[in-house]
Amino acid sequence: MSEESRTLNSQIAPSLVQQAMALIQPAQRIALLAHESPDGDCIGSALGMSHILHLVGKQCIPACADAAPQNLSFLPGIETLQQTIDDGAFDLVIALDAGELRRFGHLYEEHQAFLDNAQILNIDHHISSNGCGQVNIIDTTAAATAELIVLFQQQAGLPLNRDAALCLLTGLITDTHSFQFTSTTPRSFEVAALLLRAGAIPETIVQPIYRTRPLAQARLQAIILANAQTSCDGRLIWSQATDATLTAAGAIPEMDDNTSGLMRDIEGVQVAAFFKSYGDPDITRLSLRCAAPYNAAEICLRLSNGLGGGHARAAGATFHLPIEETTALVVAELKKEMRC
Ligand SMILES: [Mn+2]
Repeated sequence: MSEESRTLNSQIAPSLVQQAMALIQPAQRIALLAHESPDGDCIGSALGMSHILHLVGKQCIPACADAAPQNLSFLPGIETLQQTIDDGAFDLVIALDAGELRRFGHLYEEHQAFLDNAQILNIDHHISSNGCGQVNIIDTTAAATAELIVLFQQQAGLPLNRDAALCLLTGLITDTHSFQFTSTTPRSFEVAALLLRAGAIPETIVQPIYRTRPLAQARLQAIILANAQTSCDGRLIWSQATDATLTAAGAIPEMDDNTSGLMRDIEGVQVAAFFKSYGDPDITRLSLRCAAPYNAAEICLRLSNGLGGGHARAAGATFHLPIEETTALVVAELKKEMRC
């Protein structure tokens, strides 16, 4: 047996696995909480853990403050996801993919008294995690909470079926962007291999999440890219969308998701700016993507007089100006910033 596969079975401190099982064993009704604004990892983890615990006779209720994104509708058990919980109806809460109860949104706000006193098992991989349970399985080297759940399932000797494997592989694939992010480790692939052996088929996940999009969205992206302008020898790129653009594509506003990312990925681009104005022509939103040394959050905050922010690589801002004026203002500033 290779060293890696030997160690896959001993990644979590054995005492922690025991403490978690001591919470799970006597519990009959278990709530599995996914954080608000859900993603593939928190939903996949909640459903995956439900399938596992259902196999050992537990009644499981997965819950999330917000509805799951439409592209996760292929997940087995997604129809069991609740948007609320019954106070006192559970003898264990398993809080997934977040280390603070506040991250569970209105599930926490509306059931604070119950949750503040509930038995909680917390499983998470975020650096910011404090642990919100009596038992906290937190490993910031895990690429996904789903990866950690598989390690736990293995060490605790819990069963795994194909439905659980598909949900957990979804968590792993979405949090690593198909194993592209630097958070991906040899262990992530070992866990993925284990899930494939249990019957999960990657195609089932990758197709709805990364390949399929409505024709209207493809048309919208095509129009925005065709209208893009460049400057600074192609280091700066920008484009716009208005109600007229949406109409031309037959698209709806949320279909412009990640348009600035598409522009950022063009060869030679260091800064990509996407301007949009829908509904009110006097309000324009900017979505900015920057490569180092440019700081998207700092630029957005400064140009919008505080109506913006985000991360160094990706940020946004709102301007109370028409789209042409906003574009002229921001592009001039970006050119100054980029010295071209
Ligand atoms: Mn995650």
